Amino acid sequence: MIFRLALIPILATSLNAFTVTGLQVEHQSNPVGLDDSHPRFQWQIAGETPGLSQSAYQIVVGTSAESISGDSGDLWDSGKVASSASHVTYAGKDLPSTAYIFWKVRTWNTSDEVSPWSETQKYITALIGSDPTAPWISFKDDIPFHKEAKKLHLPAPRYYRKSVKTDRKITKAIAYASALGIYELHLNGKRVGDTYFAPGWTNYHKRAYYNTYDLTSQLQGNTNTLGAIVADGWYAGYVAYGKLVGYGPYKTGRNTYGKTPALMVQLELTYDDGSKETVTTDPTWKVTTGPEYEADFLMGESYDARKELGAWSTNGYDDSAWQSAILAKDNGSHKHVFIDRFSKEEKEFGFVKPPVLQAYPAQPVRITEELPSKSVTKREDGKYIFDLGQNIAGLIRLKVTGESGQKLTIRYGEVLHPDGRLMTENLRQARSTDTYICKGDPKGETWTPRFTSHGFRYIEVSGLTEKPSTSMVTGLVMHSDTPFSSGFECSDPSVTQVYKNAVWTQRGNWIDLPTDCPQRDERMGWTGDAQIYAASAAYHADVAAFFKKWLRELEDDMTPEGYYPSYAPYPVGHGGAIHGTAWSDAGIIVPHSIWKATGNPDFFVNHWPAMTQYMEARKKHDPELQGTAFGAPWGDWLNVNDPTPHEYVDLCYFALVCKQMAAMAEAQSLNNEAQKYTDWLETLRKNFRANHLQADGSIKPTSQSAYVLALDCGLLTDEQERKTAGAHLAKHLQSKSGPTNTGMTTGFLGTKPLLPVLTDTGNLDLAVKLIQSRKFPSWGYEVKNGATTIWERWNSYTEEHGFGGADGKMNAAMNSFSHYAFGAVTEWMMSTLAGIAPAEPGYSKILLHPHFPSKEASDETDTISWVKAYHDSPHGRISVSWKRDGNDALVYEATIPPNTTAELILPESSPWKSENPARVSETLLPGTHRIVVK
Ligand code: RAM
Repeated sequence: MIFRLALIPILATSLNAFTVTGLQVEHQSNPVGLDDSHPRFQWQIAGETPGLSQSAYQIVVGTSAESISGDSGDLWDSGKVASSASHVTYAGKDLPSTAYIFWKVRTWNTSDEVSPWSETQKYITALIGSDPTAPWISFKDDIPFHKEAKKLHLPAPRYYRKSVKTDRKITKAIAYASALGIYELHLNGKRVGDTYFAPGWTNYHKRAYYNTYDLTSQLQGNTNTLGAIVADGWYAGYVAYGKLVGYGPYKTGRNTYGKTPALMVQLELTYDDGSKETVTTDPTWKVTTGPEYEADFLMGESYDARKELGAWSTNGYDDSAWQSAILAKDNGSHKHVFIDRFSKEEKEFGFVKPPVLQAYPAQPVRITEELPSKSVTKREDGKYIFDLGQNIAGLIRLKVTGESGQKLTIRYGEVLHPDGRLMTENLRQARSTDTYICKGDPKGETWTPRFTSHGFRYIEVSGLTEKPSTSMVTGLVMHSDTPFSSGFECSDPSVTQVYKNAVWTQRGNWIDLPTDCPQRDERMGWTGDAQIYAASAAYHADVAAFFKKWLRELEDDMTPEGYYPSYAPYPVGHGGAIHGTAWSDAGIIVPHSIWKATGNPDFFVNHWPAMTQYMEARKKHDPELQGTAFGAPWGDWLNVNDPTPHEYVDLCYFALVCKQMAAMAEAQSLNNEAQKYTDWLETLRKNFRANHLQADGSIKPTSQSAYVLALDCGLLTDEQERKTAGAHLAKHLQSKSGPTNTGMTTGFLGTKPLLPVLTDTGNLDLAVKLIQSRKFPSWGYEVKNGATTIWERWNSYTEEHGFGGADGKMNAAMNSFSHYAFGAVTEWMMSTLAGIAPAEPGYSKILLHPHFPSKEASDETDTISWVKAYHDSPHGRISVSWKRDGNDALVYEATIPPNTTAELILPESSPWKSENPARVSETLLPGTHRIVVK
């Protein structure tokens, strides 16, 4: 029986007061530099009135705060629009480039009462409809092209400067800057902004981003000095496993895109008389090297503090010893053969201007948190190991007092060997070593590298003469600064920790693009990993702008046949083919997942031609629609000796993408296309039944993932057949389980939907048993063994064989302790255990369907008895909690934000009493609800 105890409005000063908050444009709050001509504006409504909903809105957009100070704007006034939509695509006058854009929104509730105007928002447009035209400059690069595959080549970054004189008062100064390489912009002695690794990793032969900076407040009078430091980055430095496998020009693994880094700065000045002037990079800029004598993303940075340049980006600095910069093209043509798995072609490594230059569309990489070292331990060899207590990606801040010339070598590791040594085998060819040479300042010196990144928990410092204190090393957590948007806790601390570990793994890998790992010589945008994790990622953080960016990279590196690649960007070709089942399918699955989470169809509308091209190419490869070996056979990657044939995995994933394409076509009212994909899906189902479903309801092939995928990808639809397949799967799991083993054998593809399909086929207790287990293999086994992030393999570490895998023979080199694919279980934790999911894309309708295990579900520990979770949806925070109250009652609470409704599904009577309680469903309105089921 359900008792609704209370509907609790938290007291507001005026019961009906409501406001407009959470305003975003193109999924960012007050972005600096948007080049969208028709950006999407969105907002939320806040207020305590139960049932609060929007009946109408008005948005005004203008070129100044004054222009929108009333009830209209000089660019756009939507007028009062009767609609519950809390987003709108810009439909005013042409947006000016390089302009401050002001906007605000008000809304009406269902009683036609109006809210106050929201706070005025201000964003900055970049160049709309045109590209920066500034010349690209470089230093005169006489260094011979690096040809020695075995030897590291790590050139110094270059410092550029230029003083700009003006004769009138500047009222606005907006700079656009980019590099082929990684750069930092400086002005008048200070770094500009807080972005790292700008302008990000793209296929520079197709596209590069520029960043936008508002320099107005950093200007000083009539002379201002611009500066920039440019390092190799992904453009010219070591990338991925190029060195390990021998790819790139001369098999060196570097110079993947080009030989010499280049810089572009375009400064748009507006004077107080309204006139404008553009200052750009050109050969009058000066260039030199500085204290960094090495700076590579994978290999690390080396810094000789004795060579610091002083106030190099200030007016009047003596740069007479610096060289003149040259036009990047004047370094000439460098044609060499590029070698990878699929090609051996001559390519141009001299300067080529990226054909497309766009404003960086997402939150940049920033330092988002600092972690002090928790301990420091001396090793026999005189080295010291600092422990942050948390595996992260990013950098450190070093604070040291040393003699002039004293050299400190800093290495990084995610884990330690049992004897306390730093474990670096899994870095493979990523040297990940920083070097600092002290200048000898008696007051101490502080240093942070900036053109490299490491994945680490432990920091080993050698070259110290006395024991340091923990304050010598601070961990700097760095990632694309996507706002975090969820929390999950439950009565089992191990499960709570799994959630935290998954979020930390996202933080460790969201570095400009979704990478597979942050430590070894890989760090690539593996598409399989990204599609598996996209929905989890969208629970954890607002990843909309982040994926807006990456989906472009994914499309840029499509093959001529129309296949999405196995990773994007696609610097070097590796594996059996460029594309592959379940990896290439990210081109469909990621837009679908982000649409569900955000409600924004642009994620597929903007990519629809490429997506349909991919589907046609997939079909052409498999005209009979029965699943074929499609590209690289990654398959159910890293399964535990229970492989699933490639063709079968392909059949399942083909079905999944057909289902999603049909839904996305329907959402655009493309009915014929929706029908086409539904027809394909039907044929795939028929072929599945004919070739894989046995008379007793079991499935051939017999791997666990074969069951999981058939159930998850939409091949088995009949309720009874699903139950039977679920029972076979459960039997399979149980038959493999034992006193020390959970019985789980699923890899990347099978693990993500494992707990969802178990739950869905009546095996919730087994799903809960698995998430709570501490046996091998499991998430809890990782936690029990000290994991603070999700491991790449179930056997990344075992109690019996350490880093040698389950049989002691594993290749410890391909072993990451921060790899998010197995962390995709958090999607189930949120959607199923806590029960928060979008019933309609973007959560305008919410599905609240929590699941309650029986008391006996876990045989290793107390079964989960309470859960608390929240998710910051596009409409605001959704929070839920449930707990067992004594033996009988279930107490459930949920708060849903204004302008939504929720469908709540709860058992009819106490879930702790009845085996299979009937489900009841009711609609909840915005507000807080407390419900007791007895
Ligand atoms: C590994 C990557 C990634 C996986 C591919 C197939 O090297 O780390 O996780 O998707 O291979």
